[in-house]
Formats: sequence, structure tokens, C-alpha cells
Amino acid sequence: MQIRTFSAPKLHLALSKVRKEFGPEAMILDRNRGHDDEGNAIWQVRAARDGESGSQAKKEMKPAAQPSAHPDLDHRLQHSMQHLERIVSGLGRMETDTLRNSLHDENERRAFDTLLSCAVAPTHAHDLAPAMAATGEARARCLRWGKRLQPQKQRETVLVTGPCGGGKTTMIANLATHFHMQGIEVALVSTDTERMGGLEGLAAYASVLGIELHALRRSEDAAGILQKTESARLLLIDSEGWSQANRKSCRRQGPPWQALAPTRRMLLLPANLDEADGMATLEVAAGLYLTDLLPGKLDETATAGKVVNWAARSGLPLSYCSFGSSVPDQMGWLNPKTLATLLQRNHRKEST
Ligand SMILES: Nc1nc2c(ncn2[C@@H]2O[C@H](COP(=O)(O)OP(=O)(O)OP(=O)(O)O)[C@@H](O)[C@H]2O)c(=O)[nH]1
Ligand SMILES: [Mg+2]
Repeated sequence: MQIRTFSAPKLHLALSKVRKEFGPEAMILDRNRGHDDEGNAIWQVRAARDGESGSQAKKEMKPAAQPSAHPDLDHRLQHSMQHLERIVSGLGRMETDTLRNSLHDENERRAFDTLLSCAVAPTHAHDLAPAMAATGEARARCLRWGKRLQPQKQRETVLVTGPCGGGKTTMIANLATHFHMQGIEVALVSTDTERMGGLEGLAAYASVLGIELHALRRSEDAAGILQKTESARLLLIDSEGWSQANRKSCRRQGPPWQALAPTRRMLLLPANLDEADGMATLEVAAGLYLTDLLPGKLDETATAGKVVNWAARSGLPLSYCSFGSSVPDQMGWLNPKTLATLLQRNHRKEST
């Protein structure tokens, strides 16, 4: 088997090089973004085909540094591994091709390709493609949609949690400003009181808006804060960031949250997070009784499709999102129409 890496400034150009050199039977092993020697952004596609190894392939399949004590066994093992790799990557491609071919017409297949290009997983792309082609809306069985906050109708207590630096405080400031501008009484609480600078960001927004900010340092103080803020229609709770690599940092927040009894527990996942790290974050957050998934920093990704994959994996309804740090103009609301627009825009950005 011959394995080679093809590079080009655009993904489709790298893929067409693969097809040209390796023919239609080429197997795509993986694709990555990287930089060439001059620092220009490029796509690198690693592909394989059956047949004699070329010089490049020999270069990539480096011989073992030390002579092996069991060359025959090593050779057989390597052969089996390559065979397994071919089966797995072949199955992945077959599945994608099967899904694509099962769509009804060319418009649906085009929508499917668009979704794949911004990293929506093939099965979700298959679910989404018919509605995207027919109505331009991202509707699928794998997605749920949140309910907008309605503090006009009932008091809402909203907690925003998520990874460090993801944009939680900015989202709280967005929500506070948005509703404050509608004349709704808003109060702020922060449980991010231990960390140097944890309170200051929110305090600055609170002071500009003329809204009260309460620091919750001990769970026992929650009842007093709830009493002081009982006239507010919207109580927004900012919290300390945590990391999926440190479950304890997440669990530590349980008691203060419980004491404040939020009615909505929103997980903010910044879209500049690696998709796998986002999945790991969802796994750590599984016991937090979350109610909403807020995709943040949508302006900072070229693969917005991961938002679909996160939403589908977690089963959480998509709701508020952010696409810039300007408060409150760059907060948005995700529904089938806005998600479709986001994915289309992401695709266009990628293909120019
Ligand atoms: N580009 C971009 N930047 C954002 C967005 N939302 C927030 N930011 C910026 O991201 C940085 C971190 O935002 P914060 O709101 O402080 O994030 P946080 O999750 O509260 O951070 P910690 O409290 O430190 O865990 C700030 O510089 C924000 O201006 C967004 O949607 N897009
Ligand atoms: Mg913060």
C-alpha cells in the first residue's frame, strides 16, 4: 500500500490532487490544517492506495530505528495493522458515500457536502441535508431548540457555566444588558470570588448598567442574596471556569449552585475549542443537570459544524450564542434558520 500526504491552500484542491494522483479508489486516512514552510495556511490530506510503494510512501513509512529481533513477526504485524487501517478508513468512506447516495436529489447532496465541509459529522449531515435543501433551515431529529428567557412572564434564575475563558462573563453581561435595555429588573450574582480578577470583569458591567452585583463567597450566604434580589425578574449567576481535564474544579461548584437553585443551567462551549475537548467537557458536565447549550465565540472557528455534533451528542437544546466580544450586539439566538445561516457562512468562508 502507498501512503502520501497531499497539501494545498484549500481542502478541495488537496482532495483533487489525491484523486488525480491516486485515482478514484484512493482512501482518505485523515485531513489536517497546517502551515507550509513560509507560514501560509494549508490543508494536508493523507491518502492511501493499493500497489507498489513509491519513494514518498517509503519516506513516510519510516523503517524501525533498531533492527528487529523478529523481522518476520514485525512485518506480519505491520501488514495486519495496515490492513486494519484500510478496513476502518474504507468503512468510514463507504458509510459517508452510502449516506450521500441515499439522499433524494442533487440539492440534498450539495447541502450534505456543505455540511461536511464545516465539520458536521456525516450522520448528522444526512439528517440535516433534506431540510437545508428544501427550506434553508437546519432542522433534524438530532437537534433540540431552547426556550428564550421570558423574565417578563416569570422570574428566571440563570447560571452560566463552562470552560475557563470561554466567554461566560461576557454572555452574562450580554443577557443583563439585553434585558436591562427592555426595562426588566436584573440582578447579578458571581460565585467566581476566589480567583484573582474573577469578580472585576462583571463588576465593571454591573457598574455601567447600574445593576447590583452580589458576590457569593459561601453557600450559606445564598439565602440572604436570594432575599435581597427577590424583586429582580432576572437573576444571572456567573461562575468560575473549569477544565475538562480537572473534574474536581467542576464538582467544587456544586454546593453554591445548589444553594442558588437556578431554573436554567447553561453550558457555554466556545467554538474555538477543539471538537474532542468539547466532547470531553460535555462528558464531565453530564451530572450538572444542564438545560441549555450556548455556543460561544462562533467568530473564532472555521469548523462551526462541531456545534451540531456537540448538541447532538449531549441532547441539550441550543439557545443563546455569541459571535464577538461586543456587548450586547454580538449575542445571538440559535434556531434552525440562524444555525443554517451560520453553517453556510462558515462553508463560504472556507471555500473562498
Ligand atoms: N472573539 C470573541 N471573543 C469573545 C467572545 N465572547 C467573549 N470573548 C472574549 O473572550 C475573553 C474571555 O471572556 P470572558 O467572558 O471573560 O470569559 P469567561 O468564561 O468568563 O472567563 P473566566 O471567567 O476567566 O473563566 C474576553 O477577552 C472576551 O472579550 C466571542 O463571542 N467572540
Ligand atoms: Mg468570567
